[in-house]
Amino acid sequence: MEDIEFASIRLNGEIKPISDKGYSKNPIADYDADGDMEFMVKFSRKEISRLLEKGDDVPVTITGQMKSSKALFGETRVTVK
Ligand SMILES: [Ca+2]
Repeated sequence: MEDIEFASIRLNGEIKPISDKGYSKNPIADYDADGDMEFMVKFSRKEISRLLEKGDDVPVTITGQMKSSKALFGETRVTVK
């Protein structure tokens, strides 16, 4: 498995993950037992609520780079209250 460059991760191109030691120890575990270790990052709720509009179908993207400098990209939609 390739390593993710933690410092490159951004939510919607703007928000950096929280870099507290307890949140940046990755990969963490294979929670879904599919053989691939999961990588977990957390973001500040305060920063996210400033950035995202309220709604039921709000797009959120995660971008970053692998240590090999390949790009990574993920996208989902969330409810913001
Ligand atoms: Ca897994």
